[in-house]
Amino acid sequence: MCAEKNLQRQAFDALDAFRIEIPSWGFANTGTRFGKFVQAAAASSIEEKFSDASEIQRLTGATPTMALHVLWDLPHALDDVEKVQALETEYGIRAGSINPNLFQNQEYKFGSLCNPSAEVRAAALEHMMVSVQIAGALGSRDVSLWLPDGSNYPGTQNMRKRIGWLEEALQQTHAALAPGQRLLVEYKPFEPAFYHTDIADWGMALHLAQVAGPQARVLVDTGHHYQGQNIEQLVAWLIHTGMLGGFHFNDRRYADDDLTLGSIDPYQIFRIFHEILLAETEGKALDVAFMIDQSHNLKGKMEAMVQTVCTAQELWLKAALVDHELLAIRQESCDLVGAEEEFRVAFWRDVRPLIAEWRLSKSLPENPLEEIRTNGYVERITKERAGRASAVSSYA
Ligand code: AFD
Ligand code: MN
Ligand code: MN
Repeated sequence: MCAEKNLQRQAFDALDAFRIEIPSWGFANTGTRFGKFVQAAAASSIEEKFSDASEIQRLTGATPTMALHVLWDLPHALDDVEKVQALETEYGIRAGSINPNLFQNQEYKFGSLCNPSAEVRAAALEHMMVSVQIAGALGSRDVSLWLPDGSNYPGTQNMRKRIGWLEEALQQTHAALAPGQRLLVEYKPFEPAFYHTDIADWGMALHLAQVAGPQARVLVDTGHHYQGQNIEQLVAWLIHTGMLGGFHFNDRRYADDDLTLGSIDPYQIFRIFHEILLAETEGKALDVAFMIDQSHNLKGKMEAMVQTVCTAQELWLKAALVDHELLAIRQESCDLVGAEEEFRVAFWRDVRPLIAEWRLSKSLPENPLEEIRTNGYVERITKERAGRASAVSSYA
């Protein structure tokens, strides 16, 4: 009886501590470079995104904040802050990380912060400054930068010059941060650039964050690695160096596919969570922002978001139930199968009954996915939004 009670306490503590941020762009129509399948239920205004985020939070209890994209969610920049604050109050969802957009304006055709034109670089830097101001006005801690800059053909750009421009721009951005704010530097091997991307891997992001200043960290997007890369190993390095700022969670089979978390390789997410939980049990004060970065072209947006949050909670709890002491003993004695089995047993454990108990203890629906598929919310927003979605460009 006591063991069971302890297990439940351990599980409830882990689930209480787990929060994951949802992306505003996850509710809007999106697509691939080959086209977009418009969904009548898709959100096409910041208000609708807050409404959808509020429903996700009502069902899961783990998503109190929503990441905002500056051009898509605050097209009038600081003039939109009051409106967002009113929506925060109305829907009980806080603005989360602020995402600059340096990838869709025509002037960025040959790059933004790394553009050979000093004028374009200055305009991109100004956008970064506005993003920092928006974060300050909304009380958002993180400015989360993904830089699409790069080139498509060998010999068309001086890659080292671009590193210098980038170091300068991130130092200037960092200097504008308020105390407590952070600049998260995301990396991605390719796309939209197909020959070189200026921030292509975790080493480049680590260097740039360290050069930018003490409030900069690295953001790991789980879809942004070369095939076969050992992500949990680089997460261990970023923990070790104190430079892990957060994650954009999704899954991928081939590239930056933005599939729902855990749909292809759940064991990898479990191993990433293990590195974080192990460090926390060793007393490392990690301040890691868990965020979802997905926007689905085919799956229903609300279902995909609930699926993702529930899968993240399950994998987090599985990792939280690893017996770290026993694992350490087996690792130190090189009891290979014993150590591996401690990992595998935790991963294969069915934690859904414990999560159901936790949900009931919080008066949350026992099965949030079943709930969103049957509670009429999607039908309601489909009716309300039908006919508008197609008129709206992607992401708006
Ligand atoms: C795209 C990029 C990157 C970025 C996200 C939101 O690949 O992951 O974080 O858009 O801007 O997925
Ligand atoms: Mn991302
Ligand atoms: Mn991505």
